[in-house]
Amino acid sequence: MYQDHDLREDLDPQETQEWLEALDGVLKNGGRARTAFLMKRLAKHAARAGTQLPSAITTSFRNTIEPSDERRMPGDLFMERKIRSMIRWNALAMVMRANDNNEGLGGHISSFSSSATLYDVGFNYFFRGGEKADLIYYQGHSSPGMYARSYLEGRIDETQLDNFRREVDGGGLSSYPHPWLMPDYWQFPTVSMGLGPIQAIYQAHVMKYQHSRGLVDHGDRKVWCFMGDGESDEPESLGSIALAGREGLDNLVFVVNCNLQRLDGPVRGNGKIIQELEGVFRGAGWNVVKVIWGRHWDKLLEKDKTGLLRRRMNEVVDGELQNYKANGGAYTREHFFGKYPELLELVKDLSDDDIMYLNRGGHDPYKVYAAYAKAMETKGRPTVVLAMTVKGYGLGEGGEAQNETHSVKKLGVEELKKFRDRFGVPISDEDLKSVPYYRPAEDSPEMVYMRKRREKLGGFLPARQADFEALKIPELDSFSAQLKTTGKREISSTMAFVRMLSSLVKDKEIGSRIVPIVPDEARTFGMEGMFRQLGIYSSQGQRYTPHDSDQIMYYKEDKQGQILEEGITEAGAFSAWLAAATSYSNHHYPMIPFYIFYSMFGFQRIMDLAWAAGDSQARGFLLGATAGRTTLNGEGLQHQDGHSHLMANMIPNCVSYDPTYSHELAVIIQDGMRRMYQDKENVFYYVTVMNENYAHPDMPEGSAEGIIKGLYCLAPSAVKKPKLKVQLMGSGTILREVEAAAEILKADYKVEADVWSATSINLLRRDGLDCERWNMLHPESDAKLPYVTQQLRGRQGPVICATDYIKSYGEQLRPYIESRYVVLGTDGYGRSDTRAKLRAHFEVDRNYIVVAALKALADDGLIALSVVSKAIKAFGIDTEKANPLYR
Ligand SMILES: Cc1ncc(C[n+]2csc(CCOP(=O)(O)OP(=O)(O)O)c2C)c(N)n1
Ligand SMILES: [Mg+2]
Repeated sequence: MYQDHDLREDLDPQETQEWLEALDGVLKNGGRARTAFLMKRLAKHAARAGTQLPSAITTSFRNTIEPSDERRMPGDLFMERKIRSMIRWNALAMVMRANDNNEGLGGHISSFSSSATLYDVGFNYFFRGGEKADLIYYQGHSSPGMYARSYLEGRIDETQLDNFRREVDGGGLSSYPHPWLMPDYWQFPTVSMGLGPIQAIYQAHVMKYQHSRGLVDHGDRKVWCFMGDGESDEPESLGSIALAGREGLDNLVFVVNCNLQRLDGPVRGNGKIIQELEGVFRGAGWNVVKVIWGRHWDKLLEKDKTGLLRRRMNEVVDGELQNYKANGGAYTREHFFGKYPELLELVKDLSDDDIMYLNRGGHDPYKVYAAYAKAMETKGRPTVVLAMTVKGYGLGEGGEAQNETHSVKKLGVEELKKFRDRFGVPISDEDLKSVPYYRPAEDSPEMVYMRKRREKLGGFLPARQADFEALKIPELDSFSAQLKTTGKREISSTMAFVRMLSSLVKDKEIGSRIVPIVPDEARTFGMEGMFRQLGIYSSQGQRYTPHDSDQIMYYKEDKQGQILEEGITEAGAFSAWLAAATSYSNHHYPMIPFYIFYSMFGFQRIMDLAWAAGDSQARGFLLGATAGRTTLNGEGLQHQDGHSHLMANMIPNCVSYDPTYSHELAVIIQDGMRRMYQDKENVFYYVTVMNENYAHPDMPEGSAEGIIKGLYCLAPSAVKKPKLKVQLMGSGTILREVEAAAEILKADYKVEADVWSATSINLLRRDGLDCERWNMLHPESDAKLPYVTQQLRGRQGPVICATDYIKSYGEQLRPYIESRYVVLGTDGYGRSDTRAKLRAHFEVDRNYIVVAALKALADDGLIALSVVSKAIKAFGIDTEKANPLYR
């Protein structure tokens, strides 16, 4: 942090004074620009002579905008204060009443109390509604303030307010912004700290991408992100700000509510969060606007000829700043101004109350307006407004600036009275006890004023539009290349996917809506051919000749590029996917994003964002590549994924598949596009693809339904009524081990097998759970039979299931399989080796599948146990080998 300690040691004050006076002369005659020029020249000159200058990227602890440069707020300050007071009151009443009526369902007051002005100035002058609305990421736990405003606007009624946090029976208001629960209102889930800021950055980025590609004209639409100062400690909050600076996202405005407190206490008791954030954002190329002091300080600053007040402002740490508001005017006089006698003199005419009401910038509509206006004018850079506020503003002794204020849920009657009086809410002492809501008559000047402001800005906010124009999705036969065998040619399912993607981008109806997204892994997945074909989006185009420009697949960056190459940031790439995947709603322009990544760096890395994607009703495809614990030879423990499917299945509207063959992939992707974009189902897809090369068969006739439902018989045994038979099931690359096991069983053990491809054990499980539940609730009706049970019922022999995922994945089917069921899987840490070695290590190769099948037959009393022992011996399996789960 910048500190001016070294300025105190002045060896020659007279000389200093001469220089300062000279500079004053320049300021007076030449103006600020000339002064800045001279200073830069001087700095350069001094640096050349070897003088070490402080490399400060922070400025003094002052407002960025000088009072004389402030754009003046045009509206009626007093009217707006009245409206804001009503909003404050109703937000407080809602939380208090909800807490009285329920069993402690909670709610927050203090955060919104600190940010009411920051939002109000936005709602009155800046946030545009309607078709081309600005996109606002509200701080999650400030939601009471948004509901209170909507109530005044007549969009929410008192019953709804009373049902705050009562979401189960419908009609209640969701605790925080959740589009899943209030699909016509909230757009962005933000309450998990850090997710709002990163989503907002990539939203602004994807909007520039859409605009640049000529897909959507965004005009000067803005993305506003409101966040807490405590929230800035989340890596997601600041982790992508360099992208915003680099890409010049001038459609993005961050407003950091610097109330100096988080949940437990001060954000930076011993330092200054505003200064720290200034440095970080400035370093990332942002326009930083500090709104620290309210206009009542301006008069004092004007009188501060010696600069002592400014020095005091710089010295004081956040813990002390919090104290001033917690302890009041007399304390502030003694501890802030009292440090220097000259400062005490400066405030001698102010009463303690006057000192208490020296307001902070974030509570001063004029200062906030000036800051937002500056953000609107700024071109080529994103803006961050760092606004100093007071947490629990207005709660007085009930919580203002106190460490426990975050959790305050109600005020006592005396405190309530003070709150009412401070904000002038017309409620009598008598009525006060029931904490009633307050809404003036429809034709009152306040209501008329409020509606007019919103009309002028295009309509009410927050608002989400869920519907969109359906897309025409190509029929399955347009992927005929993927449905046919590859013959002897061996390709990976990743390659099959890339081929499909290449044909999709050429589709006349939907081609331009396809968004391939990669986090610096395109070459890993064999997608580099698309670089030249589609171009990589860059707002700057390509300002250099790529070294490989003479090659067919050169690295082409382009303003109209279709690929989003986000670099090594899974959270960023996912956020870009999320912005594209919700474009149908936020921009009324459906896009079909395909984000392909190392499956291990998928859900495991960004699960909370994926959860938010579900909440947001995202539509699109996530491709977990190099999936499975043994298909990636080499790499090892941190790379080999044996559980992403279980994580995918935790998200209710995520539909997941583990296909093996090209035709399966084609059926799944075509059906997914149909469901999401034609039939408008609220789902998104997770599909795993592998990098192991093998030949792909023709699509078996009539298999589409089974592929979609999660299971179909890929290769039924040709022998009718054999003596011994098993049902072998597998998915991903392990299905091929299953197929090989079927051949060994037939050739060496005279056991026939039906081979099943389980494209989605997750979907089979969900269907099973759904049937069980229905059957429990309808005890006397005909029982519903899960799809997997229907498929396997009456089939001869035990069922063996082998996948490249931990056993819990296959285990999900146990309740629905009526015969003996044995599951093989890859429990334990991965490690680097060849595929064959790994599959033997994890006991999922063809030999183990044969052993498992024989053991199941023996347990069913159909063959002797000694047959199993012989097989174990024949395969050379070490029976005393350590369990891979523990190795
Ligand atoms: C990821 C995550 N961790 C923790 C929380 C719990 N939480 C809710 S609000 C809060 C404090 C927020 O402080 P700040 O960001 O400064 O916001 P303020 O309320 O002060 O405006 C915490 C820790 C959360 N919502 N999300
Ligand atoms: Mg805070």
